[in-house]
Amino acid sequence: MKVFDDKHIKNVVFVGAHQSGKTTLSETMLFEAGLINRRGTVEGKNTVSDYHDIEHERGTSVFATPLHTEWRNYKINIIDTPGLDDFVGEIISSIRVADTILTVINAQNGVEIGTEIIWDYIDRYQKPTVFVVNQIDHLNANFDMSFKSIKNLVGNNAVLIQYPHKIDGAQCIIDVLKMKCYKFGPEGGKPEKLPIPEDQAERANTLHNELVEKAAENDEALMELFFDKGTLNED
Ligand SMILES: Nc1nc2c(ncn2[C@@H]2O[C@H](COP(=O)(O)OP(=O)(O)OP(=O)(O)O)[C@@H](O)[C@H]2O)c(=O)[nH]1
Ligand SMILES: [Mg+2]
Repeated sequence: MKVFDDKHIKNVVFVGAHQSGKTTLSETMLFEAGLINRRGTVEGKNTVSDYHDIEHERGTSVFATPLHTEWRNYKINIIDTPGLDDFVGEIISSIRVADTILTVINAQNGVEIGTEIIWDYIDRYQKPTVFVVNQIDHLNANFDMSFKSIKNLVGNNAVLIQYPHKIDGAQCIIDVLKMKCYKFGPEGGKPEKLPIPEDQAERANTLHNELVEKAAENDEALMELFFDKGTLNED
């Protein structure tokens, strides 16, 4: 078994309101990373994460489950937590050991009461957080409303790194960190990497500058570099 030193182990903790899609997202990540060759579903009671009988009976996560993948010589531990606050002990203890929190938001609802309860713990332990707006395929999904509700929750420090966009009906993601457009096929899988479409260039540039300024604002060394070079690179 490969041994990693503690600098090369990162704990990423998935949190979010009940049924926001944490377990499904973690299953998809294991599948895309090639760790499993068949993607299970919560309904099918065959996900890697929800394996206890009680989780199958209830159709919901009850325990925080550690999963893992590898990325560029790092071992990434993914901890999939339950969303119901009956099991808040599992959520709090996972937040305590997190290097990064990934908060899943259901795009149909935006920030929910459950998200607010969990945010109080994230804030208490001062953990860096990425929000993922999930379930974007539903008819009443609303990405802009979801992002606004995140800003209401955490304040103006929230900045966009990616946003969804459709090209000829195909689901794409505009990445304003890498300044690229990722176009997905109907079955998902590896996306096609494209330049940012012309009609999105202005929005993407504005968001890219906002992201760079926010990164500089939060770190003195980066601030100096920013004033020196006028921008920051992806690293
Ligand atoms: N349409 C659609 N359904 C999704 C998506 N992600 C999850 N679901 C469905 O949403 C329901 C909840 O998904 P889970 O992955 O169990 O959500 P969870 O956040 O782990 O739920 P708890 O652990 O119970 O809090 C299931 O019926 C999933 O099939 C998505 O992106 N699109
Ligand atoms: Mg779950």
